[in-house]
Amino acid sequence: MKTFLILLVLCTATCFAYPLAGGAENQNSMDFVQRYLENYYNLAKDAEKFFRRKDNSLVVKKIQEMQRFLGLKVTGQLDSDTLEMMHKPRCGIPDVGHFRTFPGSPKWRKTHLTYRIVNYTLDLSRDAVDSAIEKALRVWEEVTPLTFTRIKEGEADIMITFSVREHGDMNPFDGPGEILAHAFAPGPGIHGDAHFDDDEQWTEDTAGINLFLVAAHEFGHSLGLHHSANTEALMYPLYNTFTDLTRFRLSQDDVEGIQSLYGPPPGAPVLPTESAPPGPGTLDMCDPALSFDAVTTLRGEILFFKDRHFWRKQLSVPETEFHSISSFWPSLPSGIDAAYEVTSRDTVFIIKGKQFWAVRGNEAQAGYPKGIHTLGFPLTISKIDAAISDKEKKKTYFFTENKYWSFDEKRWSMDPGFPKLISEDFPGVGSKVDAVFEAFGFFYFFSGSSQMQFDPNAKKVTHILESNSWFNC
Ligand SMILES: *[C@@H]1O[C@H](CO)[C@@H](O)[C@H](O)[C@H]1NC(C)=O
Ligand SMILES: [Ca+2]
Ligand SMILES: [Zn+2]
Ligand SMILES: [Zn+2]
Repeated sequence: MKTFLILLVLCTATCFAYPLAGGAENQNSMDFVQRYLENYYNLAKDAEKFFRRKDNSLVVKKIQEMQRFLGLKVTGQLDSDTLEMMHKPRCGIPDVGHFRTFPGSPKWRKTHLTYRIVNYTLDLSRDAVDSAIEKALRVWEEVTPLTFTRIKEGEADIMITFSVREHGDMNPFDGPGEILAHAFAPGPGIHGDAHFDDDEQWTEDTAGINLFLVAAHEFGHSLGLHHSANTEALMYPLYNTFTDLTRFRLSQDDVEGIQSLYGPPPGAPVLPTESAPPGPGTLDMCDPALSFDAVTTLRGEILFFKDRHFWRKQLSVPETEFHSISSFWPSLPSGIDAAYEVTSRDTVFIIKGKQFWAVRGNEAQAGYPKGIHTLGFPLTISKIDAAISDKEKKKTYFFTENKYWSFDEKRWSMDPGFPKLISEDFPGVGSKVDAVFEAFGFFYFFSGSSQMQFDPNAKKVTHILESNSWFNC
């Protein structure tokens, strides 16, 4: 089994003296940028330093990827905001391929877990360590069916140690600063364990490194959570030193992440959402009965929305990623009705009820939500089932019950003569469309668990598939 090691890295104060120009110092800072992109963004390690490369398009792409993940403005430039973020204390695991959980979603197959504080730092009293650890575990206990019992000898699921430098797992600590701690994803042996660097100054407050905050983040990994791109989340990769500890709480994103693995605590009130809350197993991408709320392309990828989550499919790789909507776009609602990409505007529009939102990459656009009647729908329309934008014809089609509307993207107005019956221009598609998107010149319509490949030129259905045929099940 592959071991997933999590490092929390704290930069020393000297990192902040950041020169932007000039000889050797500049080279040091470029080395730093290169190392950062190699470590966290999977930039190929290359003998040639990237600032000497003639073609820097790959580096620009990596910088954009980082900016997108960290919630920065996506410029592709090493602007001062970006450099400042890169110097913030952070967790050492890469941000690329960011699954909400680890690949393969390892989790504990039991709800009663044990932990053992094997040894202590001298920075704090034993009581202070015990209570920081207990409090950090309780953060997760409160939102899941998991319980934690402390044992004082023998092998616990979560073994907690303080050590310095080389400590027996081939991942030595590094003295004061930089790496703070690391933890292993669920499993036997060393898995689930959390190690803290005893060369840090551990404190109960935020004067040094706050043990409770680092432990709570690390235990998220011990339970199977990966990083989140949501800046509010405890599982965001940067260590937030400004957290007001008295007001500490998990973000909705952390709660959804951990509950996607373990479900809510027993007896938790069921939230009055229109769709069933995601419990363990209720969102199985290989379930033959799977249906979708909405499907859209986004910059060459395909996003399949369902309740609070979406699957993200790049056709070039076999894996399918799974994310919560809020981890990418905190301002978007769950349970959306329709989504479509207008490639000429590099924008995806998301519709729910009588409102719609606009996003570019993972940036929600200002000025939204807007009312769908601003697109020219009569006020009697209160729900759009599906939407697709035809980039050749520059038309967007909206499907509502057994009718569809055509919207002219160039004139930004509804075409006259609509709505028309779906059966008139999309024969064979049926009168209940859940979602639709375009790929390879075909329109793929979803209705319940089936999917129809429709050729818009021949105006006929050319294939009937299962709705999850894109997932390599
Ligand atoms: C704690 O235990 C670990 C693992 O056995 C060991 O590497 C480390 O040196 C110990 N630390 C202290 C402070 O005794
Ligand atoms: Ca360290
Ligand atoms: Zn982490
Ligand atoms: Zn270790």
